[in-house]
Amino acid sequence: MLSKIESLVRELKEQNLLLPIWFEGGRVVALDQTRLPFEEVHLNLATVEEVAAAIREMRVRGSGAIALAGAWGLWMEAASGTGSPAGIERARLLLQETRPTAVSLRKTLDEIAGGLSDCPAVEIAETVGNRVMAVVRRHLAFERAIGSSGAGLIQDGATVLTHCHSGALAGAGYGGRALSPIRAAVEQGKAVRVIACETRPYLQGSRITAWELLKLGVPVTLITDGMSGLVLKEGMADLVIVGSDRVAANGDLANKVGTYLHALAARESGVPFYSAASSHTIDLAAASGQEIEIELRDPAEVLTFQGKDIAPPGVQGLYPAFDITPAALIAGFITERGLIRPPYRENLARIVDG
Ligand code: RUB
Repeated sequence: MLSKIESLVRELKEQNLLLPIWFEGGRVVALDQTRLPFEEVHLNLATVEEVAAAIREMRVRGSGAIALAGAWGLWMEAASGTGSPAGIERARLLLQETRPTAVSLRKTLDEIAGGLSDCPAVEIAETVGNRVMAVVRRHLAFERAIGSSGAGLIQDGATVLTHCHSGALAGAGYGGRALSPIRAAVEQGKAVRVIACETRPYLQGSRITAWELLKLGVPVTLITDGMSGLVLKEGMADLVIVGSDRVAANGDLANKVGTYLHALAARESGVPFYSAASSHTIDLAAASGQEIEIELRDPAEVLTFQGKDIAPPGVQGLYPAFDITPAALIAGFITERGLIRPPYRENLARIVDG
């Protein structure tokens, strides 16, 4: 099994991808996204605890990448001499509790760890390894398919506004969700410009989206989050494309906090607002956005900037990491199964159920 995993990783490295995470030399290797864009530092994670900490600390982030971190973490556990069903279950729980909002992490862990108590001990590593490889290949195939589904929405010469970072490093390495249609449109020869919202407090937009787009040769203009209202009203963007941490059955979207305000401004300005999603990120168990748990992070992350206080002592901070954009503000979901338009309840269920 190890040689199959090694050959998959070699195959991934030979493609034109930006890989957020993989397995090599008995370790989970991850690009530390907190150090971008000025330093490209790789972490060698030797235990499931270290993988869980890397997710919690935002070193590996984005709904697809954290799902893959969970997958490689389970493989590392299964491949260790002690990879028993109980050990894998403990690892699953530890990884799952790291970030509650993005649903792909939970679905991926469940898929890989499911039913292992019925599996003969000698087959556990093989079974987990095969499942992990299937997940990695599927994530990548979905990103390319999301690219093909969404490229048609982007005209030659268009400007796309995006929020946070929903690109290769937030996914499996092609373009994640929101940047896959942009990458595919550019590969079709279209001239595309991007306006990236900086995304306080972790600056995923300025540090990672801008860095990744420059690598792809896509011109990118940075704005602070509060500027999108003016930018959209003045017609400076032709469409908005964001990612999706979780989509409820009715089409309500949980995404990086700030997304909702961009969607309101887009509606008010007559600019179409799309979310790039996949069947991984659609959660039919959540009837509406109200049922999606919003991760509350440490207020210190808002009260400080790169380790320095930005508010007087005594001020309280609040950091809900995601918000809910109501389905009514969303023109469509760009998925691996095509563009999904309303009515969402029927049309999203159709692509999840096959
Ligand atoms: C996840 C994140 C944003 C993306 C979702 O947040 O990157 O919400 O817009 O995109 P975090 P994707 O940075 O807190 O992990 O669908 O690619 O995850």
